[in-house]
Amino acid sequence: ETRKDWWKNSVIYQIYPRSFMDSNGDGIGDLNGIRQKLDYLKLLGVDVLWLSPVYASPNADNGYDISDYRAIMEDFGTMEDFDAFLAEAHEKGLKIVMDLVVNHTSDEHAWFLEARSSKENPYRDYYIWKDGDTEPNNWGSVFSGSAWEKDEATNQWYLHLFATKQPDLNWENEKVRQEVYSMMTWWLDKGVDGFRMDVINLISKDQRFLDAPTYGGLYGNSMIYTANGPRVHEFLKEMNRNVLSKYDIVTVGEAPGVTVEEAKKYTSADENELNMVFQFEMMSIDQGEYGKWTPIPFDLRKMKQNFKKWQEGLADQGWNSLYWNNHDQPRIVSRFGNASEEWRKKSAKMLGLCLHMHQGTPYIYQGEEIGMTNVRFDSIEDYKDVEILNAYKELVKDSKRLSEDTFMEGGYRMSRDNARTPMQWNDQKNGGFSSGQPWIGVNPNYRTINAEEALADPDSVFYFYQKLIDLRHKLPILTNGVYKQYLEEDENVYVFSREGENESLVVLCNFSRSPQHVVLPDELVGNAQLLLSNEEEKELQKEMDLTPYEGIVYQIK
Ligand code: TEU
Ligand code: CA
Repeated sequence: ETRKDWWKNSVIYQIYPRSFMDSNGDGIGDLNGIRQKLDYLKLLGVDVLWLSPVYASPNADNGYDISDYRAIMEDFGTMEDFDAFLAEAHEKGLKIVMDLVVNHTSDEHAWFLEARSSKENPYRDYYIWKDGDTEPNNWGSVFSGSAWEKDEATNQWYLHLFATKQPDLNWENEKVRQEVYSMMTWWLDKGVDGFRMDVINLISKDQRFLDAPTYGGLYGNSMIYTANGPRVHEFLKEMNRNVLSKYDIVTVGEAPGVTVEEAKKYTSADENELNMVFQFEMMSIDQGEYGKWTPIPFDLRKMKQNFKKWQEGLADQGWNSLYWNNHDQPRIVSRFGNASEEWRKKSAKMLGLCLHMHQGTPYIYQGEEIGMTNVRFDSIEDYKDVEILNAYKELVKDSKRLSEDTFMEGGYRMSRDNARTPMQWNDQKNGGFSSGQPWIGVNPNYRTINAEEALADPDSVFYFYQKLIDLRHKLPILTNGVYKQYLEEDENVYVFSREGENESLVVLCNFSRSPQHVVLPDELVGNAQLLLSNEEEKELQKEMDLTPYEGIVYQIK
């Protein structure tokens, strides 16, 4: 008998295999490397490992461009390596979630090679083709330029919301859906424990292919026009009926442009679609005119409003995912904390405590648990990610909309490569990631920021995260407590509670570098026991003086 909804008090750890651990010295992380680190992950206390794609891929978008869904990428090993990895993870009580990328395939997938060969090919309608002398509409690709690519051979355009090497699948085609469901079944029958579904809310396109109100493209609004399309819930209910409902698994949909109202449909148990979604509103509170390339200082009140909206919005129906980081986002301690020598550890702990005290399933991204920071590469040549390379070409080289300096400042702060520098294991060569030449530069601060140092330091971010995960496992109020926010106008301090039948949690987080004095409402003050804090223990009182980046959670019974 399996625990119903076990994923509601699980903690999920995301691994970006390319950058996690290289076992064979080719400078690229691999499955056998992950196996070597299962005991480290067990020690941290996480329950589930989500692997970014490990399927065959030409790596135009580092595996998010799949050329064979039933084969393992050569860089990462063999199917035997995968099976051994899965078996060992299960032996250690770790569940494995795969990354399902079915909004698009690689242009090197057999289906697309067939489809592009002729208009009459039976696979032609697996993808989205349009006639026309010019682009069929004004949609822009997230990775710059138009979302349409002219295929000269058959004189038609095909749609790609992402790179030109990532043609969108045509979900209107019943055959495509059946192919996807059978592939998912194949992986679930191997014993995997669920899926993270890449941009799953983009799969249903309005078949009129109308122009978007404003040009799409890389300024962050390029996916809105296909988000939450006309048949997306129909498709997900069909997927649930055909596949998901047959297994005891966890599913999370990555949903750029999803609103709370839509999220209720995707994640309410009685809708029979998914367990939870990743929302992106929180990830845009520091984005300016040209999206992530022109970052602006974040306003804590906007962050607090977003937490409140989603916590209250999904309280009675649906379920939140809780994340600060992933392979597309910069490192949280550099983004919303303070990565200086003086404040890095303390602000990383405060951020961890803040996130993990909310209602939902917490996600930890590799390196977050040791307070890894953004990297500062000297020039655009050091960057590898198709997103920044294309954006640089469009914004700096071609259109000259942004100066090199302005763009590079945005890149330093927001590039996805910030999350993709190799995991820092120790202070040896390449941070212990590889004995070879890593595929991307290692952050030079690996000498002081690494897992070995963290494991030797009782006061490290690692052991603080270990305690947060332990609380998630032990305290039902963390899973079920009702969220309530206080001092909503305070620009520096975030105060919220989680209310239970006969107990409550009170959370205080100082997001600023200066001490803050707060006066708490009477209802929050009671005889409290301190559960966890990143500072010297102090009593919960009506008036509190919080030190810089202080995070505390009290339990009141
Ligand atoms: O990300 C989709 C997505 O929204 C990202 O493009 C992200 O919002 C953007 O990079 C932020 O600037 C998924 C995957 O997580 C991403 O790695 C892939 O590149 C993308 O889909 C295409 O598969
Ligand atoms: Ca390797």
